[in-house]
Amino acid sequence: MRVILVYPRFKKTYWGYQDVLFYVGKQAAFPPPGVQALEAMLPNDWERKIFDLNIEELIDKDIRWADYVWISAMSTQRDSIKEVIARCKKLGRPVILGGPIVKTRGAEFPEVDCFYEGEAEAKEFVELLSDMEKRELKRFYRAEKFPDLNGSKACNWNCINIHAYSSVIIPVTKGCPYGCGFCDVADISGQVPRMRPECIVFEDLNRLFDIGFRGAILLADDNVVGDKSRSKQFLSRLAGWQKAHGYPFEFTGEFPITIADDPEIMDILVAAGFRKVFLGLETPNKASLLECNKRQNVKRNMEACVERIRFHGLIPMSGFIVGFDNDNPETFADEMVQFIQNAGIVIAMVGVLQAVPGTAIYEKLQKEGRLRDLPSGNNTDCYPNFVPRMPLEKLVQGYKNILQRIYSPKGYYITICSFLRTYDPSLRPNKRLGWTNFKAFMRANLWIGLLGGPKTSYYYWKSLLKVVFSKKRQAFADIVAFQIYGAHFRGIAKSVEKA
Ligand code: B12
Repeated sequence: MRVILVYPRFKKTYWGYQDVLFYVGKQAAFPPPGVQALEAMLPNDWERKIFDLNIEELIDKDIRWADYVWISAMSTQRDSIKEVIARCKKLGRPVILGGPIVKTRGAEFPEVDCFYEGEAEAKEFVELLSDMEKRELKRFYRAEKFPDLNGSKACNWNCINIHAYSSVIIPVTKGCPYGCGFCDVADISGQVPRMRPECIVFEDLNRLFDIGFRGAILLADDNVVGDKSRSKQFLSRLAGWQKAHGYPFEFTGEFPITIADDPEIMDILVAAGFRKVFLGLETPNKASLLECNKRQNVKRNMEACVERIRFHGLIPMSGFIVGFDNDNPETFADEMVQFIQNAGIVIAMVGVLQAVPGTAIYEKLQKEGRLRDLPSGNNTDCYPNFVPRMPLEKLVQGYKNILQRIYSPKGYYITICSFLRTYDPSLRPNKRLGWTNFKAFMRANLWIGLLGGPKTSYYYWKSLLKVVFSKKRQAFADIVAFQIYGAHFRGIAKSVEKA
């Protein structure tokens, strides 16, 4: 049996970093974790090839080679999925579509021969494999919800070109105990966190280490500390592993703001080599936080929490949302800008709310007759798929205003200064900087520092001088990295302005 596993192209998103990958000499930000997971679960005697269309082309010869074409995708890969399907159909190859897109927008791909909804660790996956052997594919396989992850396998890193990516991805857990009104993770991954066998996760790390990879790893978890006591045990072992191996990796992942209440967990994270933590702060507006059931944020002074996290040596990044019913049309933009700048969230990804099926917000809007489309998955396309409470024009205008202000060279510099006030870079165990960092620095000097335009260049050098002449000199590389992120964010703001 011959299978090709295809990961379609992404549109430009916050997380794609398409505008700034050349600084680090990479072709894409992340490899395709779903595809890698599937590849490891295929029977040994099946021949397989992976094509990530974000870094390579798929040619007709490859499609002809295959008995089946598997596509793994999420909503923002929609256009590329359509192209791949059309080509496979033309060449007479059956297509199987899986990944999160199936549940949200599967109906848009009627040409697909077979859909697989859910996780491959479920027993339905075995059924799919056996039906493929028999050439008796069913139209739809719906995996049991929330299977245990004992069937997951360690990743074969050699099946992708690992050097093409700025970070690799390892899944450790699935699920999140919170039920935020805009997020469908409770629906797709469950509220009881499930963990891959720890030995498999360490096998992933050992294999990565053995093939010589050093650098950034994103944990593909909905919430890295969803099961707090189990996560503490795992993270402590991870800290031991990192120490024993000389801190080869730098981790990132998604966290709730509650980590700020737990100094022990913050210390373990730093010891395990975590550097950036992605928090879901969402909005500074308490009424909007209540509206989306983000109670863990309402109870806290978010700014103080962010400072505490930073003081522990971690860099908080965050997602933000505008377009809640409780957002005040006159003040939401100013409130958001002030919060981001005062709290020093340099890596701030602000998007417009989208109502996703399987969430409380979707149900509410459906009841109120305000839904107008399925979510696009791209939170920067200025297209809320529902009728917002405030006039749409006001929402879009305010949104654009936020991006212009927080990512303008001066606005971004203000946020960097707030960041530096309470960040303690001395606590990090892994301070390794390599040739890639040096090259990125030199490219940043050229493209941002010299050719970025007068204002951009001015604030670039100002921020570097600020850190050099402060007691936080060890944060120098972070500030250079922030400036590269800044160039990407300004690119996003520019495309949003045109939208
Ligand atoms: C880690 C993660 C990320 C990472 C990495 C993603 C990447 N591949 O580049 C980062 C942080 C970069 C990210 C970014 C984004 N993400 Co994201 N992300 C996740 C998260 C938390 C886990 C995904 C993951 O890697 N899991 C581990 C792998 C092993 O699991 P998997 O991909 O689901 O694959 C399994 C099954 O689905 C199945 N399967 C998958 N494909 C196929 C194919 C076949 C044929 C078969 C049989 C089975 C099968 O088998 C696999 C093993 O069980 C999910 C939430 C979730 N719980 O799924 C959101 C999620 C996938 N992300 C989402 C979104 C919207 C985005 C962004 C567009 C956000 C934004 N607005 O910028 C960006 C776009 C990414 C980009 N590169 O530009 C949505 C997708 C919504 C949708 N319905 O399509 C999700 C579901 C979150 C949500 N609830 O909104 N994301």
